Amino acid sequence: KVRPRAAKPNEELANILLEIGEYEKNVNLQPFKYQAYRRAAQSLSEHPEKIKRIEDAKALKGIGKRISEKISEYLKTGKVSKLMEARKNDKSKILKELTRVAGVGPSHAQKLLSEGIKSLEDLKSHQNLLTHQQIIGLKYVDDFEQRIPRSEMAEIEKFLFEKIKKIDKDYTITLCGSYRRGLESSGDVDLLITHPNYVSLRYAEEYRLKATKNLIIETKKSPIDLLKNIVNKLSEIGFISDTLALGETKFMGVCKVAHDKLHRRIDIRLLPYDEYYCGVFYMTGSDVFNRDIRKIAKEKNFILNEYCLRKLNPDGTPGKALKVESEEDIFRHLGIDFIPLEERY
Ligand code: DCP
Ligand code: MG
Ligand code: MN
Repeated sequence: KVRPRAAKPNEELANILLEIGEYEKNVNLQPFKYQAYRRAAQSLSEHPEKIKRIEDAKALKGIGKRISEKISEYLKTGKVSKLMEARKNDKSKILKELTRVAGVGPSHAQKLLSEGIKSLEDLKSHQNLLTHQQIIGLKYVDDFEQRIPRSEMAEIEKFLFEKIKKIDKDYTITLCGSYRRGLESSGDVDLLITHPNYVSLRYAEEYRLKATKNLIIETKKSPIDLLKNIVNKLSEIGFISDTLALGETKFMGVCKVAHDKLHRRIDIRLLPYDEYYCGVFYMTGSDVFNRDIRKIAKEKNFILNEYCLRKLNPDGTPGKALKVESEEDIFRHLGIDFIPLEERY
């Protein structure tokens, strides 16, 4: 199901806040302020009516004192002086340019700047200052900035499904992230996989009875090839072009689904069979939605993370992981109504 396109009467204001947030992050190295601006921008962007009075803005989620001052100024004058300040800052332009490279964060960008790097051109001739991951980020900087249209995501999904099932039909795979939430475009590909032969220690006994052969229990010692086999195959057939990082349960890299398509960032995670749906729930997001739902869980004396859902004991320690065999199970345990994918902002 695709999310319906909504009218966004506060988009201009939301974009101003986002731009100030980026300035806080890149120039002032204030990631938490950035998060706050992003939250406020999200609230405004979703609000269906045009904000005309500061009281209306203050009533929205995520709008605190400092941000509401900026909104006040905008409502009165149509401008925000903090934004003017940000746009005038020369450093700001360079840092924005350098942080276009995936893997170059604000503080590394400032370090590069202090070593005289002022543009991507400069960087190309000073690759010794970059890590392997950043070199790949630089190589595909233009491609990575392009969102992936939903139609291409669907093509990637179909491709992956076919190729992975051909390796072993028992793999379960789910394309998560913004695509699963029904967005029209995505920033990257978030793929989760599991296999009935791979379980966490906590459910090992139960699954040992069900598994047909080769049960692998998650321990530090036994090497797990379930992800490596997929990555090798996808590289061999030219779908994966670069590897940023490959571990037993996590792959980060670059893929391209067809000749006329761009290079895309792809993350693949291998999860134990019994932890799959907590992982799917987490990786579906959004990150803001996840934070909200974890807060709700906590209020109800549960602790939810990407691996499991546990009830808290009276002394505050987590109890045994609850059995979760679908996303619905998570909502059921928490005692709240199922939230449809396209509503998980
Ligand atoms: N996630 C999270 N907290 C983070 C990062 C990620 O909860 N700090 C979860 C929720 C995200 C999911 O992981 O939805 C995937 O991360 P992405 O960064 O790929 O985010 P999206 O897929 O939602 O958006 P995009 O279209 O930009 O990839
Ligand atoms: Mg994503
Ligand atoms: Mn991702």
